[in-house]
Amino acid sequence: MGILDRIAGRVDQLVAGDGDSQARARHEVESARGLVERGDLESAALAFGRAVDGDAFNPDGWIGLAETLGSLGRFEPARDAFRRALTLPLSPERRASTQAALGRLYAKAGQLQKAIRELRKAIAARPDDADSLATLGRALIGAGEQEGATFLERAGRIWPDDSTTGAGLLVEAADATEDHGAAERLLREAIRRAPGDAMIRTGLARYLVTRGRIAEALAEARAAAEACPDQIAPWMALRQVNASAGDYRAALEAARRERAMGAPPPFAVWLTLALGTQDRGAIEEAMQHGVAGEANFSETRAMLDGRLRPQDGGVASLARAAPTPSARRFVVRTLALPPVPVGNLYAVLAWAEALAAGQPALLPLAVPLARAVEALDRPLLVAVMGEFNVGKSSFVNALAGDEIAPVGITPTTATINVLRYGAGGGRAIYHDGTARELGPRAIGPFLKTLTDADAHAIRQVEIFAPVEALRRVEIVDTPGLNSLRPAHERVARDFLIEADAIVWVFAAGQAAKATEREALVLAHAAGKHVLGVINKVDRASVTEIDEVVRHVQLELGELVQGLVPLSARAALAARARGDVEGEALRSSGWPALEAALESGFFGRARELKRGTALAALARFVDEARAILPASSVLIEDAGLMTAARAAVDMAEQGLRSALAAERIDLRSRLDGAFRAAAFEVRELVRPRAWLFGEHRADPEDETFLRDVLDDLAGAATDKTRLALLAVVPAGDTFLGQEVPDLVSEIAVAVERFRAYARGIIEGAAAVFFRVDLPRIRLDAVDIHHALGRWSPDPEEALFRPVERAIEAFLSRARANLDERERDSEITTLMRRELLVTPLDALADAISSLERKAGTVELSS
Ligand SMILES: Nc1nc2c(ncn2[C@@H]2O[C@H](COP(=O)(O)OP(=O)(O)OP(=O)(O)O)[C@@H](O)[C@H]2O)c(=O)[nH]1
Ligand SMILES: [Mg+2]
Repeated sequence: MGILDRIAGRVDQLVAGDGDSQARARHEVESARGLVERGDLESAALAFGRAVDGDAFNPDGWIGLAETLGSLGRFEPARDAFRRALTLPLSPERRASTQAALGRLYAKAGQLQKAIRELRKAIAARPDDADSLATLGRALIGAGEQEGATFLERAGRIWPDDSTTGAGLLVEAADATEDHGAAERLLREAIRRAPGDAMIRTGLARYLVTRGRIAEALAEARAAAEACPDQIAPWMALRQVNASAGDYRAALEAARRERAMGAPPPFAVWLTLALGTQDRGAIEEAMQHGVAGEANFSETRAMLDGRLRPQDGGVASLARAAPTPSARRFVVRTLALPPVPVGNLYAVLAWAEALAAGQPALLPLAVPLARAVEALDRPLLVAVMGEFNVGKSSFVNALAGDEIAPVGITPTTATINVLRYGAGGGRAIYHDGTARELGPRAIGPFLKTLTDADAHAIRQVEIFAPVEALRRVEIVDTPGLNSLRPAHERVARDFLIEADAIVWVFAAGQAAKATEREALVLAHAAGKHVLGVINKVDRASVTEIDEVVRHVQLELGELVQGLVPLSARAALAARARGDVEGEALRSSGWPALEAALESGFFGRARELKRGTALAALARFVDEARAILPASSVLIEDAGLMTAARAAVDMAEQGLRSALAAERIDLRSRLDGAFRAAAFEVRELVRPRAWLFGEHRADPEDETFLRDVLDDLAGAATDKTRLALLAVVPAGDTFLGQEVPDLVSEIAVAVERFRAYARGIIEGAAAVFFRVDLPRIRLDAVDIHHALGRWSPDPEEALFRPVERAIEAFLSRARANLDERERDSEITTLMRRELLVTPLDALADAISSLERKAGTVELSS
């Protein structure tokens, strides 16, 4: 409202001619105030409106109208009414309070910059207006200005010492300030002013937690809870502070108080606290605060019911919810087996089998363990082994006293034939699990006519014979080794490990060959007891026999428990005749062999079977450890983490230093741009100096200046964009963060600043030619000075948003790393608790069983 309008208004009034309308207006104002008091704002607004219609120079009318409209939420008319009031002559006091009211109105409408401007004016006139100070403080904070905290503090101090409003303002100031010392001082002063206010004390407690001063925080939170036990805030704070202090029981206690007040914390919080206590009861209690389908709900149920398995993701997910390393270990350990049962071989085998079955990686190893458990209850298993055609089948037949196993010159035995006690007949068991029953007459022809393909499909053939010896021992006739039939060889070799003991058959003429040595070394390594039988001695003289025995003893003595010369053919013939102690049997070597078998094998059956089972366990430990990812993988993991952290630090350093440099460089480039523009302007206007002296400039002059400045500012800003983009991490993603997102945030900020600068330049060009130039000397310095004040500040539009984007980007990257690190901690924990530690315990149990070997009876 200019002076002319005012004069026009005055003229209108004079034309209307009367002080009557002024009096009427005063009257309307009075009645409007009455209506406001009665709460009838609509009518009050109408009455104020009539007042200003009657007398446009009545400040009470305008101010009353503005306030009433403001209360009614009609922002724009209220603002216009305030503005009208401010055009009128007002006392400094009145003017300030009106500016304050307008400022508050702007603040309420979210127009923070305008609010800040009005409130600053109001405060300049009335520095002790607590209300305006507070509103200005909040507006500044809303606009991201730290300075707001100072105004809030000033407002707080204006209130009397014992006022809770004043204390509240100090708390607000403490929340807003980034100066930690100041925050604490403000909070403590607020507590002094309002000692009974639980919110303030809890505010201090929370603040102290963020500073890592847990003990003090705890004391504050406790004091708050004690002072105001029926408010919920202190209990919440007490829960949070206790959780930060690692006292999860106390935190749960506080949570229970919150529940009692009708606002229990959510399930995720209960669960974390409960896991922190490592107490199943507390975890059950947490379950009451969750619902099916909620994160970790079913996993927790499964854990409590012992249904959690290492292979499902539930363990890792629960471990992630657990607040401490030891709580995470607690979660993982709910999956662990009970301690290894010490001293009981059956129990240890079953335990190892359960361990293997519970871990997907170890599952294949469960099968041999299951077989070992089953084998422990069977009679001693003696495998008859040797090169092909040495007389293994003949030996087996001699033992059975009957020609059961097929005997022949070519490689004859194609399957694993197990001789067991029984009425007769047999059974072929195939690899696919099926079996074929064979009658007493069928078994011989079946074995003799077996094709290679048939033999291949068979896992073993059981032959039942009513031989007393087979009650205590099962004899396995194996295909000959070194027979040039690899399939035969493979199945036979398995028995080097599966058998409890081995009878190794040599042929008298060709004993102790290199291939025999090789196989015997394997058997020895597997811990097998081996009895050497030198067969076919009927073909040799007594001295030759002695020589062969000496030779084999010399060559392979350390690999066999004994060497017995035998004629399997003669022994079978004698035993088939029913000869039990005749000369023929004695000279076949059979009685000596029987004695050796009795003392070496049959009499030590339990010890040998135990040895086989222990060997199976030891093999399981070795194989399981081999399957486990090597520990070097973990070290490499840790190395990668360190490298990733260093990469984030480096990226941060690069981004921050580029930003700091650009904060200076862009300003100086813009300054240079305005200097250059000033020079151009001088060149442009000097020839026409007189024109400007007369306040006239071409529109083209403005366009020219605008274009020059715009080009220069554009080029200056472009450099900033390039400088910032140059330090953005390479690649599409950086630790899980989309790099293009950061790039586009930078580009957007640059564009925003360009638009802002363009607006300013437009204004600058207009004002410069119309207002500044006519008043200044045509000198580059003065022109630059006049133009320079228009130089746009890149801080708000460009640097602040870019800084925020960079900080958010880096903090997300660090959060991602933290998460990865915790996940790798959990993986390591699971591996250690569920595999490495149990395997170590198992290895200990095995060696203690081995130490007790022979002194501890099998528990069956
Ligand atoms: N002279 C003599 N010949 C024997 C004796 N024992 C076995 N033989 C013969 O040696 C040959 C091979 O006998 P098997 O019992 O089939 O030998 P094997 O070791 O089972 O042979 P493969 O099953 O092919 O590995 C047959 O001709 C037997 O008659 C023995 O004590 N003295
Ligand atoms: Mg054979």
